[in-house]
Parts: sequence; C-alpha cells; structure tokens
Amino acid sequence: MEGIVTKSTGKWYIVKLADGKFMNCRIKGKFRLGKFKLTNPIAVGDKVWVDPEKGLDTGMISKLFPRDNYVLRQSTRRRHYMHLIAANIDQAFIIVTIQDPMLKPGFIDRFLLTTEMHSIPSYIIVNKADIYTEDDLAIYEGLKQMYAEIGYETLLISAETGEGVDALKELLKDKTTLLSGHSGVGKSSIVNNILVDLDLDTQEVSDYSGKGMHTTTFAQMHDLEFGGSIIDTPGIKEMGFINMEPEDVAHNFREIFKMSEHCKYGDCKHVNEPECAVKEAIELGRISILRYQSYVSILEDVMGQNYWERETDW
Ligand SMILES: Nc1nc2c(ncn2[C@@H]2O[C@H](COP(=O)(O)OP(=O)(O)O)[C@@H](O)[C@H]2O)c(=O)[nH]1
Ligand SMILES: [Mg+2]
Ligand SMILES: [Zn+2]
Repeated sequence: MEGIVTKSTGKWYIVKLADGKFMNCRIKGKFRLGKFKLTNPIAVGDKVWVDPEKGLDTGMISKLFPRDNYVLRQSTRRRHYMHLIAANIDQAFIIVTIQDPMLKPGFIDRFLLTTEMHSIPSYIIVNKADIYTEDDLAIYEGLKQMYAEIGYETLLISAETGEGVDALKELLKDKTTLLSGHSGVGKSSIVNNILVDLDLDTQEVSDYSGKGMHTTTFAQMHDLEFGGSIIDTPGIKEMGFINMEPEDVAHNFREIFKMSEHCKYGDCKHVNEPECAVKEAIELGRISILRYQSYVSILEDVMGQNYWERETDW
C-alpha cells in the first residue's frame, strides 16, 4: 500500500495510507542519500510503499519513492551526519520573533540559503505581534523591507490573538508547508491554536507539558481542513553546512549571485578579490550589509569545515 510519512520518531514512522488510515511502520532495507551519512533515512513528507505485517496492525516500509525535494540540516550531535528534516514540500515558512526569544541576526539568512539551494519558495513569518513595542515594530518594518527588496515576503502574525492569520491561511491553502525556526517562537502554537482543530485531529498531536508549552520532539505533518498540510518541526538550535561548498553559498544568496556577473573574476567569492561588483554594491547601499555579513559568516563556516574535513580524512 502506498502512503505518506506524517511523523518519524527515529525507530517508528507513522504513515498515512492511501485509504486515509494511519499505520505505525518500521523500515526494511537500506536507504541512502548520495554521499551523506544520514541520522534518519526517511523523513516526514516521504512517499513510501508499506507492506502490512501479518497478523499485526503495523507495517514495514519497503520502498521509498523519488523525492521532489528535501531539506537537510547538519546533525547537532553527530558532526559528520546530516538530518533529513522533511521531503516533498511546496514551500517553507521560517518563523521568527523580534523578542521572546530575541531575533538572532543571520539565522534567517542561513535558513534562506538552505531553501534557496533546493529551490523551495520561502516566507518569513514574524510571530507574537501582540507583544511588540514601537521599537520592535520598527525592526520588523526594516526586516520586511530588506527582504522584499530581494524577493522574500514577510508577514506579521500572532498565534495568540489571531492577527495576520487570514493572510497566513491564504499562503498555506492547498500546499505542503514546512514550519521551521528556533524553539519558543510559536511554531506549535501556530499549528495547534489557529490551524488544526485538536478535537477533529485524531492523531496524537504533540507532547504537552501542562505548562502551556508544547514541546515538539519530532517533525509532524498535519492536514489542514481548508486544504494542504503543514509540517511542525522541533526547534533548530544551529545550522551547520557540512554539505556545502563555498560556491553553493555564493550562488544561493540571490542578490549576491545576481551582482556577481559583474565581478572581474568568474569564481569571485566577494571577500578579498579586486574589482568585486558585490563589494561595490555594498558600498553604494545596493546590497544590504547585514546580508553580506551573514554571507561572510557562512562562507567562513563552510571553508573552515571543508578544511577540517580534509585534515581528518586524509
Ligand atoms: N504573546 C504570545 N505568545 C506566544 C505566541 N505564540 C506562541 N506564544 C508562546 O510562546 C511559547 C512557545 O510557543 P511554542 O508554540 O511551544 O513554540 P515552538 O517551540 O516554536 O513550537 C509558548 O509559551 C506560547 O504560548 C504569540 O503569538 N504571542
Ligand atoms: Mg514546538
Ligand atoms: Zn565579487
């Protein structure tokens, strides 16, 4: 039977079968992803083939259908491993807050680099509109403008008051959307308070600590009653880029890549090279210095990591 993975807990996968029923499944066989070692071979959103186990209500996943796309991140516990966050998504929302927790500079850019690399349309969603001061809102407006200039839409919402939720639903309709972001920004609240009716949702939704806080340990896909589905994920602590080359960074910062055709050297990394159009554009205020700082910081990570790789592997 064909199905789609809606939750993965490491050992067990919850698969929504073609007939709409859910089944607890395990994996049979080997699954690989190119040269990367994976902590998890199958992700939420994967389309799989399931063989029911005789006499039991569980199943074995025996086949993984080709993926349209996937989002990977470096495993935080095992440096050389990658973790598959989700597969077959139409778009990604990066959820951030200006305060509580405070916005971490560069995080949005790190996330956008990942989705850009896989050509996944992305939106920046700023949650907790209800708690912001005028200064916080000014920061929001600055962000919104900066990202609008390079073609990313930013939305201000509140999972608490429902502000901005209609616009959010419009974006979600009939699509599979990945929710990502640091822990505490309100991802689970967005899903549980405003999108998914807990009483209607027959699946076990998320661990509930009893303190008004949903702690999400595993990614989970929920169907939306107005069409489409949403994938809640555990908070990302840091984003490493073991799978990237410096060129990947240079090619997936949109505005930097666009400007780089005017650099003197075709392989310009826009750091120390002469006649670099990107650095000129920054001086002229045509490329944001904040975006460039993110770029350089990621480039340093990637180059440092690759160097470290070579030293240990040879
Ligand atoms: N004031 C306010 N608090 C919120 C909002 N959304 C979530 N929270 C609170 O922020 C905390 C973390 O929310 P949670 O959904 O668990 O975040 P997650 O870790 O991203 O899934 C909880 O105490 C929520 O009640 C919001 O829009 N406004
Ligand atoms: Mg959560
Ligand atoms: Zn350059």
